[in-house]
Amino acid sequence: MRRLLKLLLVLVALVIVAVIGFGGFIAWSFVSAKEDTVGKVEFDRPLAVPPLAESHVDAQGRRVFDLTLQRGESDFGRGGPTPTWGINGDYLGPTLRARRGEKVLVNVTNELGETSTIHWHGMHLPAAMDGGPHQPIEPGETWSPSWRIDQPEATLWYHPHPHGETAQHVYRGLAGLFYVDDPAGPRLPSTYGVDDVPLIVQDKEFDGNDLDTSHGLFESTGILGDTILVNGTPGPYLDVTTQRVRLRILDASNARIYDFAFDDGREYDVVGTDGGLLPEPVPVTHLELSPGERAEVVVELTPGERVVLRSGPLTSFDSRFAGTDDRFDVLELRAADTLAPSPAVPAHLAPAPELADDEIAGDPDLQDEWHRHQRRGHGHGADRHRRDPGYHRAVGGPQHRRVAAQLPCA
Ligand SMILES: [Cu+2]
Repeated sequence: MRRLLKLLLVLVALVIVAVIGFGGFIAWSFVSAKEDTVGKVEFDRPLAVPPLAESHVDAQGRRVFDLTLQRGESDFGRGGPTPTWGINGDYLGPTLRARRGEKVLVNVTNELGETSTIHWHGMHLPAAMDGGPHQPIEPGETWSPSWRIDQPEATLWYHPHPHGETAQHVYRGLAGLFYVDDPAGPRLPSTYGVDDVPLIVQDKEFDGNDLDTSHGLFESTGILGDTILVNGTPGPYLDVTTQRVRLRILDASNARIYDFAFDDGREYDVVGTDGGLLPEPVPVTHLELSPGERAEVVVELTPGERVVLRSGPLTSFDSRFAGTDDRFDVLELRAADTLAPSPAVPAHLAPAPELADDEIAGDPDLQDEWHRHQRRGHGHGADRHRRDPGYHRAVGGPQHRRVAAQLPCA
């Protein structure tokens, strides 16, 4: 009887130890999951800038682009090549540009060896050209959507959207920018790669040289990584030669929400978001972006200075699953000793969206969007103190319908 009691006590003790151990492991995992690279990034590689896509105008007046989805390998500073996917290259894709009013035709050829799609994120177009999960491009096939560009000047992007595989295909490297230009638009820095520079920001997790596509314990909404790539470059710096530089930032990460700020806390102007240019520039010191979102900002520099673009932690919203406690060094801007003059940022950029408040009130989708933005502090990232609905319409934008954390898509 005593022996049985003893055995029972030992068993109880073992169970208690196991419970404490497991709890401790969970707590340890949670705490150690926090990433912080501030001050630890070397900034020893020049920022890669995606090439502009070549195009020609065909007999029917359509601007024609050719994109090939392919496999390749990339140097992410791992000591050896990382297998990646790319569009017309090893990683990411070229930047497409077309003017408002133009007709475009894009030939998308799939040489991945598995089914994918290409979706034009933010583009106003017919459903048959949208490239969602309903329009698979089988291996070896070419899909050729065509449409007329009919929307304001904006920074859009394209990426695969195959059913259940969107996040993986983007994570491996399939993403690119699509600029809608408007010759009648305001005078902003606009020399591609010089004073108008795209920043495709992604976080990656590695397993040796390979991209680690497995989820961590606290990453139920998608992969969170410990290494930031900008345009596929780890530890990037950008040589700036002009007084002002326009940065078109895309959060092309799977799950991570960023809060961009400079290391000296300087103010910069937000001039555009998902839906295009804002009615007027909005000065900020912080800017939040969640997966799929874009923002255009203009930063002023003084000759010879160096300033670091950083991210996080977020103050307006907290989610372990979106990595909001993490801090990263993202990009170093290196101003030349002499900077070419830039035009001042115009006080008026674009007409305000024509949406009355009662239109928002009467539309459950917009209302939902509006509440979500308020709850999450979205748009407050652009300016946390402004709460007038007109501002949020401009920053949140009616085009920005939905941001799913796992699918970087709206
Ligand atoms: Cu999308």
